[in-house]
Amino acid sequence: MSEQKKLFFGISLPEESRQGIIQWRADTFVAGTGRPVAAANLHLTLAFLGEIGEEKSRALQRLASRIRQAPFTLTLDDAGHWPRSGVVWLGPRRSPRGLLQLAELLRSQAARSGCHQSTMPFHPHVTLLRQATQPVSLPPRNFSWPFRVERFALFQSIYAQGRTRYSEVAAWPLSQEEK
Ligand code: 2AM
Repeated sequence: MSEQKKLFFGISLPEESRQGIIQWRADTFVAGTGRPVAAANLHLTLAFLGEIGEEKSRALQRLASRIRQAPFTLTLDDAGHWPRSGVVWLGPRRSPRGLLQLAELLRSQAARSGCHQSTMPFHPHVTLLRQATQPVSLPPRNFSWPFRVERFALFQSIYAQGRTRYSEVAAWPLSQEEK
């Protein structure tokens, strides 16, 4: 059996948004609220695949490469706390249709390939803090990070020396033009 890798499809944030968000996070949440996610790791997961082998990964990449969808604007203007998972997140108050369509397609392709998908509805989010298991006082909703989503990617989650980092395996443009 080939080596298994922990993979997921997702969207990375532009550098400018990441820098703005980490500054805002530092100004907004008291120290000790949780473990801040590194700026380079800020991303939005579209479909989590779990630990899979090379063959399945290649099959899912082939399917992903056939997706034809237009770019869309994603605005992160909502925040929340999930105490059970200890996650403080940013997300859109209104999800663009393109985001929901893309996630739905990738999740159903993953499920058909045997990657278990959560039965919970897709809740687009960017995890900001982890291990926040105590009550968190959430900021007023007076913030907004809009950015254009013009590509999505397959990422590998790599855990080494006590740190997780996400390495881009492959990426595809969002474009309605025929190729
Ligand atoms: P999280 O940020 O809410 O923890 C890489 O681990 C990415 O995949 C993270 O964005 C993580 O979401 C998500 N993820 C991890 N395990 C998952 C699971 N079982 N179902 C859905 N998403 C998961």
